[in-house]
Amino acid sequence: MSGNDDRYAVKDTERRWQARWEQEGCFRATERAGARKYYVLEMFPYPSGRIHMGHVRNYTLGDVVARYKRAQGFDVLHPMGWDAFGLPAENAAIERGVHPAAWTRQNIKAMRDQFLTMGLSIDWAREISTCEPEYYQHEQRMFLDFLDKGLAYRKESWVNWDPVENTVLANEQVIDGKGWRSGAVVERRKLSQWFLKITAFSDDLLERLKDLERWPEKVRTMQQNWIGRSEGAKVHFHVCGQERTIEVFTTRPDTLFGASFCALSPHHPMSLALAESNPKLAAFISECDKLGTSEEAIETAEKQGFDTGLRVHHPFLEGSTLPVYVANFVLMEYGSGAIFACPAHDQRDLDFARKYGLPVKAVVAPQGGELEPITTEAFTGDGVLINSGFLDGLSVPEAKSAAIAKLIKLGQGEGTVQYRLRDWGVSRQRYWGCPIPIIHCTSCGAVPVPKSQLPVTLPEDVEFDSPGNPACGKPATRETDTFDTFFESSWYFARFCSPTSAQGIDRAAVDHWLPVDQYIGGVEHAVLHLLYSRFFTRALKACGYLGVDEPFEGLFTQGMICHETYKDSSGAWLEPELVTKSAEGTPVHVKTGAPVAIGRSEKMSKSKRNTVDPSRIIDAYGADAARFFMLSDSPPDRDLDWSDAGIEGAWRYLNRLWRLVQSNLSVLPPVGTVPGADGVDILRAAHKTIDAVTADLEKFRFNTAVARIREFSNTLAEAKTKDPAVLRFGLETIVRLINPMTPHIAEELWSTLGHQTLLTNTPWPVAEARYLVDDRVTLAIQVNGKLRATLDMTKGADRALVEAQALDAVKGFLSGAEVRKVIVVPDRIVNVVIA
Ligand code: ANZ
Repeated sequence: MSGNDDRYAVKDTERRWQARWEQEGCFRATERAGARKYYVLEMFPYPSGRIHMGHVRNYTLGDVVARYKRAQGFDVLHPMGWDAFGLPAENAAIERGVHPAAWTRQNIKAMRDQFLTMGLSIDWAREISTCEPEYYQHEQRMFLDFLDKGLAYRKESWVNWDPVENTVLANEQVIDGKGWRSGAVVERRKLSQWFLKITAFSDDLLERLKDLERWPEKVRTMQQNWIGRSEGAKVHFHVCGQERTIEVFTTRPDTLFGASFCALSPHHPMSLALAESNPKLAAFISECDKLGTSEEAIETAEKQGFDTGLRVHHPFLEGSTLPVYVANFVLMEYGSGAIFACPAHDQRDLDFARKYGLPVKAVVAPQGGELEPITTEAFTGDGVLINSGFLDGLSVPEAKSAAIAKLIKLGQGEGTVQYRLRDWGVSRQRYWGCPIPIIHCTSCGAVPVPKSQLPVTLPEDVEFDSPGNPACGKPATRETDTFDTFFESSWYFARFCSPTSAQGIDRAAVDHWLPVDQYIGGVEHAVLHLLYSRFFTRALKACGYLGVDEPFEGLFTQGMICHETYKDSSGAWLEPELVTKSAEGTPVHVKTGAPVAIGRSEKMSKSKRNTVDPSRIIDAYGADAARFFMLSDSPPDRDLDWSDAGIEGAWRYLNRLWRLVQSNLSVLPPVGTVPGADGVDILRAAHKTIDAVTADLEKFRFNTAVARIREFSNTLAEAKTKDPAVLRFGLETIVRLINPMTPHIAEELWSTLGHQTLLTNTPWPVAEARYLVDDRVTLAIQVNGKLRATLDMTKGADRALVEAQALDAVKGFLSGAEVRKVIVVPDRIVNVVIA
């Protein structure tokens, strides 16, 4: 693809400029007096071994922003690091007998080399890797600080146990009752675990979502739902004939008159106490334990209950009592682990009531309408209270307040707020993670490792032939669990500000660089990583590490890269490289010539084999073409269909651009020649392109920016201007505008055009206002109100000139008649009135 004189020598060129940028330290983050800072960060990669197209898109998007902001004069921080702890390294160790550390470091090297071929404007001097003690020792200290501040604690709790990965999963990591990575059905187990008190910030995490104006709405909504704030009431139900009460949480105290039964979680202390003397209940509870602890698992399971035989008094209805069940759908971790049920107005309660023959009493009717008799569907809509004593006739919100007021008066309850959010369990029974800096002493229990003794490093000489924690069973008293790997990614953005500081986070550095101005990554992290990072920022602030309230001021979530899928006649998936076209144009196997079935375009994945290797593409077409195609075809937040035609189109365009410059070189005047008056149309088009592309880059409309640059280069290719200075200005404009997207060819052409300085260090072009206004207008020329001609004129032209030209334009329609009047509506209409 390179070597010919009329072809762009892509490989040499790209390598040469990468070396030059590196040599001149172009992308070292500077802190110049008076300059504004801009921190661009893409979610850092897991070192799996090779980069994939999703990485290419992610880092290209970030690089466009970084290079553009640099040209705008900002001090840009654009770092790269490795999220290097995690299970794949352990699995590789088990399968191949290599140490996770060696496997990880080797992958990092391979992926770094691949990234280097992309020409990213990264400050590589700040590279970090989370599996090195230089990194994780700091989070051990943070954890000890969190302990001091009551933001970390240990408790025995029911956990989600992934039987394949042999570890605990956070609730966020359980999807549809299955482990997020293994896909195994999650079990419940009781274990002593370390927790981070994310719930200490529930309200703040929720409230401040409103201020994150440069975050996608959908991500904010997902976080809001995850935090799940519910306003409601606590109600105390007295157990008949006993001193005890059952406390329930309800969001619908208005429906109390429709209460049919109460239900306890299988793990409610009262359930457990009753089970001790009731083997059937004990059996029922262990049956429930087979479900995971996740809400999804509980939501989807069939509703089951066990009648305890206990009854409770209704708080408002004298003499009325309700049965108490233990029910599998009541979570111990939410509210108080007990509910009252109103089957008429809650579907779950209705299903349960129908199954166990419990009463269904409607207490809310739709406003101004009749309530249909309730059979299999609960009425959950808004309305007016009925059958409810002192609440009758009130609206639902009014009735909620009135019910709470009454509960308070009777000493039977109060208003309260609940959150769905639970504390983050961070203990993992894995080797390849950050050791939890705790010692277990037989006499005093869990003791923090003194800060002076940090880091607690991983034992190097472990063996990986048995699953779980290799250190278990030894007489060691050190905590052998490691942190959830989301721990590392919760603060790495702060470490980049001072990547080698002995304090981990240097206060002056974070005060300067944080928050991240633009964060870019996949929407799959909408809840987990982004919420944990927001929590960490608050916890770190509480401990004095930093001063910002939010880590990421702007967030952009990119779409996925998709590709057609292929199957051979046996139904096996085929790699795109194995598919070609036959002489008849039908898809066939490259080697066998056997027919191939083309399937839908789907997200590139190893399982469907529809991936394209970035290195193969960069090798064949260069990094610029890959970057350019990534940016051209779809808006960056949408999915992008990778296609051969697309990458070839990008490649052809870049070659055309190269030839456009080469073919005009001999006529161009020296650098800096000021364009004359001839060719003002080209100047206008150039400035309009600068203006529009600038606006596009600000708004992440990279695909339209590409389209405008291509359009302007077509205009320039066809231009007939006689002023070569205009031509130079046009060519330089294209090269400067395309630079953030395809930096190598842009740098090459800049130098070809005679510039001695690097384009990378050249300021962003500024559109001149005088070229942006459209100064031509089309006037409608009427004779007695009828349109007879149009006139192309300068905007705001002299009235006498307009009149004269208008009369001339319609003289054929006047046939010698006397002109009574000429009415001019400036820049729009001229009406010639004749007798
Ligand atoms: C009575 C009632 C009547 C309810 C009605 C709903 C409708 P959100 O909105 O998610 O906060 N609930 C309370 N604690 C629970 C637990 N530990 N496990 C399972 N369910 C629990 O949901 C609050 C509602 O979910 C509460 O309001 C309670 O049922 C149930 F017509 O109380 B409700």
